[in-house]
Amino acid sequence: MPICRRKVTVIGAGNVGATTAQRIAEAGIADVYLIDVVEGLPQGKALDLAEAGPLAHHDQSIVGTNDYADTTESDIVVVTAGLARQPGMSRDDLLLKNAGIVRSVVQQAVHYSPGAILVVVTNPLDAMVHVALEVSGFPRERVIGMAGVLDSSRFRSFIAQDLGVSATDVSAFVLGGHGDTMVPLPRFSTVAGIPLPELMKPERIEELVQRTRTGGAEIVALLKSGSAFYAPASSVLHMVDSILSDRKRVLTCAVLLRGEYGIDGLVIGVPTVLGASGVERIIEVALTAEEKAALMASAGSVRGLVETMHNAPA
Ligand code: TXD
Repeated sequence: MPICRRKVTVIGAGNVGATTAQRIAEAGIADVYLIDVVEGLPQGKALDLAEAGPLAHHDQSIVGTNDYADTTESDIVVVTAGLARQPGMSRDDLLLKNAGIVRSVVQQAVHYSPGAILVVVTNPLDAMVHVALEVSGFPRERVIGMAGVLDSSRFRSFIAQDLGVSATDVSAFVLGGHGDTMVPLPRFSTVAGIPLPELMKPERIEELVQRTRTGGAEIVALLKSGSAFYAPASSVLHMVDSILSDRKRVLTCAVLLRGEYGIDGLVIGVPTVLGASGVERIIEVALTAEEKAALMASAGSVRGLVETMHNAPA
């Protein structure tokens, strides 16, 4: 029987990229090609990861390279290349620098993998998905931003810690852009099916919502250099696994909306069904006036970034 190994390219061999490569290889779901602009970095990390293979009980190949030709015919290309936030720096400060990096790496990657699904991680996330869409010319189903899975996981972990329950029994729903205006939705967040408002006082819920919104900055402030990467890499693994295994998991992803949620032509985080062809469906739920206003405010801040990029001198 022919064996068809799946191929995932991870662009950027930094904290998120290398940890993502490790998680994908250890899950045994694909061979991983790690690529970076820095010579030796992806090769060194890939070699180290490959040498852990026998101990981690996987036989995936992990290749480090600086040459996009090696990434030919990848099933999925994960884009983590870019600069990470430093303390006091907002995601938006990164905008123009990372737009240039994402433009260049996507251009090269899609040349060799025209049928791939792009999973974008670089910040500011929603704006970078716009860049990847424009440069690749791919349909929106195949250009997907990772943020909602991470934001939901942060909210879930805070709820679980607060209530003293297993994090695996907590399900949470976060809509909107990946920024301080993201929209965690407590009434759609549950503990073993029990809506959160039945279990927690509104003031406490609001505190956890606020902590979720600033969850990335909390880690940046602690690390003092660099930003979160373990939970981000786990989030990418969830998305990659749902696509490669056609699991059709319902995951919040940043995707180009065409009228859904009353938003047109803008990338924003919404619940999606992720399967073999990428985003297979966008799930729409009715929002209260307050939730809708919060989503529109979040969309407004993404729109501002996109306009800044379009108005910037080339
Ligand atoms: O929720 C989310 N979407 C995020 C996003 C969660 C965590 C991190 N998020 C963002 O991902 C973060 O703000 C950054 O924009 C990216 C990557 O974060 P990471 O922590 O991995 O940054 P590193 O460790 O600095 O790694 C970036 C790597 C580094 O090795 C650079 O040499 C490389 O990117 N890089 C490039 N690779 C290829 N090609 C080019 N042009 C290039 N430029 C930099």
